[in-house]
Amino acid sequence: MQNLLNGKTILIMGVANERSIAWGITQSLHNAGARLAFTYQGERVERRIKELVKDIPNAIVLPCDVTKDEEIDQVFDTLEKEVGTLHGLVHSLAFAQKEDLEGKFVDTSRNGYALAQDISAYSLVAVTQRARRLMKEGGSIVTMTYLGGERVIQGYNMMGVAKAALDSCMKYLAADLGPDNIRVNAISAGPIMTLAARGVRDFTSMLKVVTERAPLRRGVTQEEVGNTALFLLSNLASGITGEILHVDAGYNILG
Ligand code: 0WD
Repeated sequence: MQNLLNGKTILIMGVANERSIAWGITQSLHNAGARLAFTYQGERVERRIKELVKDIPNAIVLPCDVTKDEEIDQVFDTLEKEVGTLHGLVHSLAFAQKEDLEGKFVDTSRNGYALAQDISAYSLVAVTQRARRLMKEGGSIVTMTYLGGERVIQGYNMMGVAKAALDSCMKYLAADLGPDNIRVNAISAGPIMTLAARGVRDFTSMLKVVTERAPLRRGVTQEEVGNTALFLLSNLASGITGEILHVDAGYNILG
């Protein structure tokens, strides 16, 4: 897999710490020779990510809260100046208020609904809008989704509805950008213990059920998701767009 991404520049959005799925993706892309740029949200994450990327040569690290258009503009203006052409983008972020991940979905507030949709689904549209300008040689965009957007998974609540929107955004973006040779796909990962996962009330039982029932009888790792992202970002996946690729030890095939 070495050299698969030589000469490619890829932006990774959503590393919060070393357990983040985006950090697993970082390892795979770095090992394959990509030049990497990162965005982070908030000062708490800034220190951690700067520490994490210190062994990655020429890494560009920029702040970006995806609810703020001006911050997204700033990211792509800076990248245009510093690297000129972008070949890939990894969108690995989501948010829902804790109270909207507890209790029943029926009780979701208007504000909670809007915020989760804005950060978890619309942000893919917002960043793709700007990234396409830099993808002068074509490109590949990968977002992170979950089975809870395709069917009801207890406890996933508002985030499931946001993932359904994200999946749909991904497909409409793939249709719009295909003529420019920009591919847009999603990875549907099985449950992995991360900071975001801790917000999902029933997460530990979700993980247990998957380990017991999935065809492979185990969960998946950040590394497995990372290698799938590498595939989708590379020319090996040149015929694939608008796809949800499940990296979940086969769990999604069960009834
Ligand atoms: O089991 C899992 N962990 C799965 C995660 C299974 C399937 C899918 N996913 C998805 C998540 O829904 C998300 O889309 O993968 C993506 C990455 O999630 P992760 O790696 O599990 O979570 P984490 O390491 O917490 O990274 C998500 C980050 C945030 O971290 P915290 O925990 O500090 O909120 O998303 C970022 C933030 O860094 N984020 C934002 N970034 C920019 N602007 C914003 C924002 N407004 N809000 C959250």
